[in-house]
Amino acid sequence: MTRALILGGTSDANLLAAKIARAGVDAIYSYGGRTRAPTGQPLPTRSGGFGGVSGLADYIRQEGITHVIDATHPFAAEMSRNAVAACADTQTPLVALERAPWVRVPGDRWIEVPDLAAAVVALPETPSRVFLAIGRQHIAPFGEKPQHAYTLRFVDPPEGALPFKADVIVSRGPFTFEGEVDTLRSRGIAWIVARNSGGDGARAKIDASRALGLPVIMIARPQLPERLRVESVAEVLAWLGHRTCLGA
Ligand code: 3Y8
Ligand code: NAP
Repeated sequence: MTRALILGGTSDANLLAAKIARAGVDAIYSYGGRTRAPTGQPLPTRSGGFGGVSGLADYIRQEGITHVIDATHPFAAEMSRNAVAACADTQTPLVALERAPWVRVPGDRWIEVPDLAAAVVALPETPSRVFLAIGRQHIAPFGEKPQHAYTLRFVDPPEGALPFKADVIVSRGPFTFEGEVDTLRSRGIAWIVARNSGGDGARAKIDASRALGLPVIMIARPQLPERLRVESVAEVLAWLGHRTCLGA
């Protein structure tokens, strides 16, 4: 009998949860517990870490999980690595629902960097106005360049002091092109720092930057271990349905 664990927390995972619920597949949706009031799901949910690889392996055994779907964000590298290891340990089928990265198109002014530290280096020395759209967990390194006027965007209001003076927008997305053009223009933003999340929920700022001719410091995705990857919810359902009908 199929019992699927969805490692969620993204818009793709939300689409998948809706389809799996409609298909009547027994499944549980897992949040990392990063936000205060996550979007509701049409499935039973759990929230918070499992306790590393062994914690996830124990959870899989105790809950009788038969399939794991990693629908986390491309930058949720630790969760994805743990899923590969725990599914190998417990011999549990694993598939990753992973959106394709954005690719540069004519008009894009991207400065592609391998990681967060390189993104800080890529910012100019002369004071400018910089939009950091990378979530609250990754802003501290920009304190090395306090000369800039930063605008930050978070899902939840910041708790406690920020590592440097900044304007904060509290919004969870997904975002619209018009809304992003307005945000960038009204705040006189001259530089955007983004992560190559892919998908539609975060891409509006990339399209707005192109329209406004603004440079984007684009942080590449972390390397992930080899695992079965699909890009659509339909492929995940086929993968589930395929094994289910084989009774494996
Ligand atoms: C808790 C689930 C939906 C899902 C929406 C997607 C699209 C909007 C755009 C910007 C970039 C960023 C951030 C972002 C987007 C979607 C999707 C996506 C980027 C929620 C969610 C959780 C999180 C966690 C949060 C991170 C942060 C990243 C903000 C729910 C809303 C920057 C990713 O403040 C914090 O601590 C935020 C932490 C992880 C990046 C980070 O690493 O700091 N997402 N985002 C998930 C959990 O607990 O398991 O609350 O309902 C999901 C979404 N965020 O409703 O359709 O799918 O990508 N989320 C990035 O770099 O792109 C915002 O501002 O332009
Ligand atoms: P991460 O750094 O890869 O994960 C760190 C630890 O958080 C994991 O080892 C695990 O703890 C726990 N965790 C993460 N996702 C989890 C999940 N879905 N269910 C249970 N535990 C989870 O992850 P992250 O980048 O902080 O992302 C956290 C969550 O936000 C993910 O669900 C992700 O899909 C969502 N999200 C992230 C981004 C982003 O840019 N990173 C964007 C949108 C949404 P244990 O080791 O204790 O099990």
